Amino acid sequence: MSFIKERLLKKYENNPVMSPDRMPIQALYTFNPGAVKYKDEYILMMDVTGTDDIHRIWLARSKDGYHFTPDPQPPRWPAPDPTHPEVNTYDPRITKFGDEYIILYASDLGQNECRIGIIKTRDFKIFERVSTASELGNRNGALFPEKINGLYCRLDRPFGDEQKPCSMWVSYSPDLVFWGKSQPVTYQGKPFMDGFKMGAGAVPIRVEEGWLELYHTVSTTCNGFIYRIKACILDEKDPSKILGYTKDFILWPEYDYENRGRVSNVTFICNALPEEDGSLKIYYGAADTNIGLATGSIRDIVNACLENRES
Ligand code: BMA
Repeated sequence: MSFIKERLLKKYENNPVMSPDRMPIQALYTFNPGAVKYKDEYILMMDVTGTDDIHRIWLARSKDGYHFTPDPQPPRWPAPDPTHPEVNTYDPRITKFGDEYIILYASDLGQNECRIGIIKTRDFKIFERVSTASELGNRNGALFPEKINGLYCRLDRPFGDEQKPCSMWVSYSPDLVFWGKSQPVTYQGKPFMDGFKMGAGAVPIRVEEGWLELYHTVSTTCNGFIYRIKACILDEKDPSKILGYTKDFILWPEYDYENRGRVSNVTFICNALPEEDGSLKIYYGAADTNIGLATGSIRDIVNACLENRES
């Protein structure tokens, strides 16, 4: 535990940057966006849930990263895989890979029967399906922005149970279709678990020491779950190895827009956008209802991960 008053992630004073009342349709929730800087715009791919309770991806755009305008309509989503007629699409994570943007998202049949879907785009207008890329019972896929040892690599999170709670895994693929070599992340040689369950958050960021990954960790209380964020450094060549992590939470629900909504007490991330000055912008889901913005310094977060390393 540390008693540092200074926060590693500071919340934007005019949060939330997006809420359901700003949508051009009657929306119940706007949350958990993937985020990217594309040309001169910041783009959020949000989960927008309508009065039919279906989770659909909808884009919002901004020139300055603070003021977002939702598109008048949702994007034309690629047809589902015939073997997996998805109903809900949510938690998209956008990775820039060469000239393309590859998006891993939760592709859900409606009863929490979830697989990882992969689509891609070059322009955020036309989206093309790549694959449905996991067995049933997996989500929180986040693709690394480079091949590792010649293979595509992702973080994912197979569903667990009471005995084996959900944790973060690493999987590899030669083509984004066939995935394997799956293994749980470890710390000091042992499977790593933080909280009651945990999973990938942001798309990993390349840093000098390896990969910076911001992840979610879930605690149980007598009032239900609390979703909070921590960070870790993964080994450059073998990202299943955690080199160090923040022992303290770096983002947590505390304000009304984070504490009250579809699911109370949730801060959840699918992105962390590096800026040229070494800062990060994180557009986080708040109470599965709103979107907040938090900013921080990449270097400070990396240092906090490594300072807390238990070795
Ligand atoms: C996770 C995902 C997220 C959601 C979170 C809290 O399992 O489904 O979309 O924000 O639960 O409800």
